[in-house]
Amino acid sequence: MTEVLRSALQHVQQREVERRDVLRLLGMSAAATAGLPTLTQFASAQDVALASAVIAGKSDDMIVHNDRSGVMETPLAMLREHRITPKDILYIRNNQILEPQGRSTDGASLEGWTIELRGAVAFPRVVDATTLADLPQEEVTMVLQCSGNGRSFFARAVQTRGTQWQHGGMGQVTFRGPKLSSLLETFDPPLNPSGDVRFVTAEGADAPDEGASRPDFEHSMPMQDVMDKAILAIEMNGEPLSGAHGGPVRLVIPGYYGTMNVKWVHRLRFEASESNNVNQIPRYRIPNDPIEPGTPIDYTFDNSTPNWRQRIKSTIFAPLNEAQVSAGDVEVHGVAWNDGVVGVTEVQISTDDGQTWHAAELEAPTGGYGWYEFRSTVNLPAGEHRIWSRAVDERGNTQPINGAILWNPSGYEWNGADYVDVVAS
Ligand SMILES: Nc1nc2c(c(=O)[nH]1)N[C@H]1C(S)=C(S)[C@@H](COP(=O)(O)O)O[C@H]1N2
Ligand SMILES: [Mo]
Repeated sequence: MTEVLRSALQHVQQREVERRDVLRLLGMSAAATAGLPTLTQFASAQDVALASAVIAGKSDDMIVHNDRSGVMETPLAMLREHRITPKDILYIRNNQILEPQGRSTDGASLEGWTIELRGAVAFPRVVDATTLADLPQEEVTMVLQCSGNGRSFFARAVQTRGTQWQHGGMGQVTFRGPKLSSLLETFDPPLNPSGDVRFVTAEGADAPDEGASRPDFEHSMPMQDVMDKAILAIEMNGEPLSGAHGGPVRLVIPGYYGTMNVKWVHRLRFEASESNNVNQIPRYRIPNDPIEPGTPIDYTFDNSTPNWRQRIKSTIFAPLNEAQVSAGDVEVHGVAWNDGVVGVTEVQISTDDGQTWHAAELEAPTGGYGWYEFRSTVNLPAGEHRIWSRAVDERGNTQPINGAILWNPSGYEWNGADYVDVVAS
């Protein structure tokens, strides 16, 4: 069974989406499926492992998209229950083979873990991870979001390849650990990457998917942001960092997409150029200029940008899509966020498909990298309604009504204005 079909079926089981959405995800019309077994028959035959069988400690209510490497999504109804997403329901996205420590949400031990520093540094150094706990600690509450989160919505234009995430390829977590810059200062003399270093490349210790000759998982990020923001996280949500989420040590860069937060980090390279690893190019990039949905593109360093800083976005937590609500005043609640470089200033709500908008009440997170909570009341007469939300930040960045203007072949960085369809009676 294809990955998209499996995940669609799981969604049916989770009652997250209706039959017509499943057909849309599959790119089928109802007519095209005539004569095929019903979705319920498919669902009972589906053979995706439960979340806890893939990663011990994960909730079986999670939507498992891939049970081999471990890719799982948090249903929105669960995500919205917590201000800080607990580790048993936090989404998981692995690209490579799942190493033993990645198979559990237990905290991983720092004993025996090392991180190598090399590239344009005076000489390579190996850091014993246990020493990270002795450095000054930084704590950051931030949105961890896969750059593929919301990918399924590109199918409103042309379906894109990859896991058909809905809203739950994200969570809000608190990471803690020393800043990478403070580690560099501990050396005598301090380790100062030389002048032409423009990127830091972080390598994960997880084994490549198709044999040892294949490239590892690594990403390059601009040196300045890494020096200003990155921490070597050894704790998450007040506990030793879970093995499943990159423990014992993860490079965490607040405001950046999840993929740049390299798990199981065991090497950092200070270099003049971006890595040409497959995960840096052509994967995990989007075109600099809009392209027509459905068209391919040959990525170069010049015509595209990695999934670095998160685009401004909002997600409606309540009411849920397809909810039945009582006609009259209806509470709308959700979260908004951006890359944390400037503040989110407003979340706007529309019930007339964007002709008019009104501002919701907004509560800013501490630190600026977390979720802004928004609340509003809309008055809905009996009938069908679509409730929209879009966030605006200090730079005037906002979310497009037609999210497909950012269409790209791998469906990264969806940030279309969010909506839910409800029936008021
Ligand atoms: N070493 C390593 N780091 C990784 C990945 C990976 O496959 N290997 N996946 C990345 C991607 S695409 C995402 S979205 C996040 C997911 O983090 P999580 O599994 O802790 O939720 O980890 C990132 N870091
Ligand atoms: Mo991701």
